[in-house]
Amino acid sequence: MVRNLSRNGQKTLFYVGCACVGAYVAYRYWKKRLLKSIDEGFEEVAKMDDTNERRILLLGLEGSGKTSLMNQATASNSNSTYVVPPPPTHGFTVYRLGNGQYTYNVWEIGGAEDTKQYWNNFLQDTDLLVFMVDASSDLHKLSIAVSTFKQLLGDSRIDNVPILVVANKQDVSNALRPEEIAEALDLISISPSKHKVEVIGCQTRPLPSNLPRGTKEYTYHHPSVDVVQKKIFVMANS
Ligand SMILES: Nc1nc2c(ncn2[C@@H]2O[C@H](COP(=O)(O)OP(=O)(O)O)[C@@H](O)[C@H]2O)c(=O)[nH]1
Ligand SMILES: [Mg+2]
Repeated sequence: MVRNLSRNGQKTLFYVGCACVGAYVAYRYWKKRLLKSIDEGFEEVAKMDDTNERRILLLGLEGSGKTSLMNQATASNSNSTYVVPPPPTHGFTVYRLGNGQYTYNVWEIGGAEDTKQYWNNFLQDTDLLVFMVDASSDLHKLSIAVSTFKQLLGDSRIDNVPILVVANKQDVSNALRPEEIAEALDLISISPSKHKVEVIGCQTRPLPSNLPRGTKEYTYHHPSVDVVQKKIFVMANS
């Protein structure tokens, strides 16, 4: 009888053991399926990012008009409002523009002396470099813009990245024309095999004067901003 009981006990133990192993195998199989589907999900998102998103780096000395340009481009793109005067950019700001097919993430990195040293950290994986110049600046400031631009060109991480130079503040009477900015930056010396380079004029002022007194929120954009925006869309895909 005792012998019978222990045989039954062994049998039960055997069945429980089999059930446990079966359950474990089923659990491992389910877990593997789950992880695989998560991986596939990530791959899908990565693919979407690769094909539908473009990364644009917007650099230039402080005060050249980067925030003003992006405020007006965003207003034109999505009917949003912006405040004038624009607050100085500390660190960086990312603006999202879209044309239905692609999303363009424009990274404006502050151009003040203490922020410029961090530009290096943003050069990777760029589809387009937009370099903004205040075309109305004096010779001293222009020469700083030129040397800053040359220094950027020396960084191998932007090799083969197309460059759009924006000669801003064309509304100012003594502003240099886009061709003169191209000459100052010596764009002609840049090898076409290394960078595709274009220069374009732009202005975001004057603001409309017929708005109620004290208006601080604007939706206005100058027509040249649309032209710059279109150029950015085309060059970021070139
Ligand atoms: N006359 C003129 N002033 C501008 C233009 N764009 C920007 N500004 C002014 O330049 C100053 C700096 O502009 P901001 O957009 O902050 O430059 P950022 O430092 O490069 O972002 C502000 O006072 C703007 O009002 C422009 O096209 N024409
Ligand atoms: Mg700014």
